[in-house]
Amino acid sequence: MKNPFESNWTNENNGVPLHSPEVDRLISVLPSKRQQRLAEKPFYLFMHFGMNTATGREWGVGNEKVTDFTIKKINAAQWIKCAQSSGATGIILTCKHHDGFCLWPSDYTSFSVKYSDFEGDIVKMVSDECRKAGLDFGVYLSPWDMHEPTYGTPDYNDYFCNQLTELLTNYGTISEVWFDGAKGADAKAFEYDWQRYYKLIRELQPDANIAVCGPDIRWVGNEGGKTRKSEFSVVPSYLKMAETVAEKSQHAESDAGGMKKRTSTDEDLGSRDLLKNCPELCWYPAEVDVSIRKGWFYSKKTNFTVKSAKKLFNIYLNSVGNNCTLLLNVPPSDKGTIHINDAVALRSLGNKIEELYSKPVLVEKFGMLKETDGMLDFTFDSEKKLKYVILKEDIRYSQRVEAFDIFLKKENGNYVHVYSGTVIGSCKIATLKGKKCTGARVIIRQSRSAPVISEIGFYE
Ligand code: FUL
Repeated sequence: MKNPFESNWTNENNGVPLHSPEVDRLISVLPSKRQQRLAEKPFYLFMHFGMNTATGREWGVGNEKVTDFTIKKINAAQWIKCAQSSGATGIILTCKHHDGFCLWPSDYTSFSVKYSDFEGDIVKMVSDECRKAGLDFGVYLSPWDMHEPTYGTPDYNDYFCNQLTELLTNYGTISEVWFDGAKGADAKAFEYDWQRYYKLIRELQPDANIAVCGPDIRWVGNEGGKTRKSEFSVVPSYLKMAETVAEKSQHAESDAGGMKKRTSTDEDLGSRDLLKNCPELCWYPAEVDVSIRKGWFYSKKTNFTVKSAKKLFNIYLNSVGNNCTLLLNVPPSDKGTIHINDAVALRSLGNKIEELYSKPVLVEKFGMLKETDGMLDFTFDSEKKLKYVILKEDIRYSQRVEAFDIFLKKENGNYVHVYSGTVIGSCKIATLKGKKCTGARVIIRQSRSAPVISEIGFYE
């Protein structure tokens, strides 16, 4: 039988080149500073709140009036408390959804909270509470606007930029701007001036990441919390265009409300085979957007569809633990608070995340591995029941690891193979379900040049 430890990146590298001009090209693709920061805070909440919360819809219909926004108060502090209890580090608020209703008193429309019975600026209330609690604050501004009369004319680009300017200047630091490509099938044909929007964001909030219809964060391709086996961050540059092209975007409300699985992109986005035919590459990490309950907006009818903490934790492991960020949607209700069912699920999720990191057996820091580091051996001080192995690459050196294996050392000195993985990236969590061992061996089988590992940790 073949020795399982014989082949690793230092000798065989799974038969693919360890060094070559092509490998150099791949590892020259690096994250920007803002993308590095994103990877350090990979879990944050989406909050869908607005006209639809009052009317009980998923998408507006275009003829809503300000008086339909019957919500009179919100408890933003409770929203933030719930977010904190889940371990999330930020919130992205739907400042304007497709119906066009603005949660802040925009100077450019009368279709906003200012003209409703609500007293105050919801964007300010939420961003102020975020700031107080040390959470990041991001904005969702729907490009598609069913209400605004200029929509469909070039003037709409001015309107949109004016609104962006308000949001990016009056509410402190903005961590992320979320651009949605969804557009109703009967919406007027219109080309958004994306480049102008991006330029404005870079000027006003240079640290903000622009997501989905934007250059910094890639939509994972579905709204069901699923990720690929290999979630690459180095991908073909043309993917940045994918969501801005109308055909790829959502055209019907049912696509969102029913959480229909959509795959706007293929399973393989970053293998060597695929990339070798792509002249331009970029760093474009995936974000998993998924709702805690059925639908994106609150409805009484969906109170019993709130996902269990176990399910949410699995989503966390498969997103944050699979080189993605997690944007978990928690929609506040028409009472202006987060419903108890969601609040309870968030707290239990937070407990599970805390537990995950609470019993480290051994956490070792590395750096660029040497040719003598084909096998990484770890010895524990006694027999342990391992639940997780968490591996992290130093993404300042791009993403290099393409395949690895984990073996556990049994008390009798034998090794058993327990895990095979592909991409590591900013974070890979391998789940081991309490396997007994006295040590471990990690073998990197395949890499793009020498792996640069920042950390490997073992947790009980
Ligand atoms: C979709 C929208 O149509 C949904 O209403 C929701 O905002 C989701 C996050 O994106 O494209």
